[in-house]
Amino acid sequence: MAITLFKFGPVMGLPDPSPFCFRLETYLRMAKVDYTVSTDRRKKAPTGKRPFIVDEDGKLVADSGLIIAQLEAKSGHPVDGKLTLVERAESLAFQRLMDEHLYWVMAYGRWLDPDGVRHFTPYLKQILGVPGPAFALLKPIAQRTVRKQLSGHGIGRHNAAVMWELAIADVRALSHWLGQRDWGFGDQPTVFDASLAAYVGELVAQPWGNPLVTETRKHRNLVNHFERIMTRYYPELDTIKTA
Ligand SMILES: N[C@@H](CCC(=O)N[C@@H](CS)C(=O)NCC(=O)O)C(=O)O
Repeated sequence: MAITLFKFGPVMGLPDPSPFCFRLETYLRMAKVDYTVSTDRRKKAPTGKRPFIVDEDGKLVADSGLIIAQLEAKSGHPVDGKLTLVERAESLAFQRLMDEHLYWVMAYGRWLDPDGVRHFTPYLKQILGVPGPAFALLKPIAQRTVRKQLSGHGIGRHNAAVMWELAIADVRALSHWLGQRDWGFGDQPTVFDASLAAYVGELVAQPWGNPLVTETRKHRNLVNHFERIMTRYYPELDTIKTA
């Protein structure tokens, strides 16, 4: 039986608006895992977050990193198996940088930055698929949650200019580290590449700008890396050309 991937669904030429869902789906394709997709919003993980999967045994597993670790272990580490311990450490550290820091400024850019909210709202409507009046109620509740999360993290206690600068430093670090290599480690893409492409993609494929997006678009090595992943793993998607 194939596993079922629960995600939000494709928008903006991307497989998903969530970098966590995007990373996991890319991993599934890298590892050639047999899967089907569900965007059914009624089904929930105990964490309340997406992505989650229902595995071959009917067991629900949440969290992109935990799902990838489980699938890697089950099938002999087809994607990250060749990494040395030092490479694994670097891969993890950069993924944490993206998930625990860069992600929050990206979230600010979509949910709270006034220009971002204006642009993101139609996509959000499409993702949630709820009727107009329900959406009008849901949106401010979701925004309040994101504001609280950003404040709890601490990054949201800075003004927008500082937040953009903090995230721009992340993007520069990723770009300098990748340099002119095609992939993060060796001659084949790994989970690090699935993660990097997900974050860069979420920024450069969105059809509106902000200081973080403008900076990311300047780093051609990151944009090329994202396009390499899209060409290899998402031939069906007509991703907005960023060149
Ligand atoms: N650590 C989790 C994070 C997942 C996550 O934060 N998903 C967000 C979307 S980007 C979500 O489902 N948010 C809904 C909510 O917080 O209620 C993972 O790697 O899967």
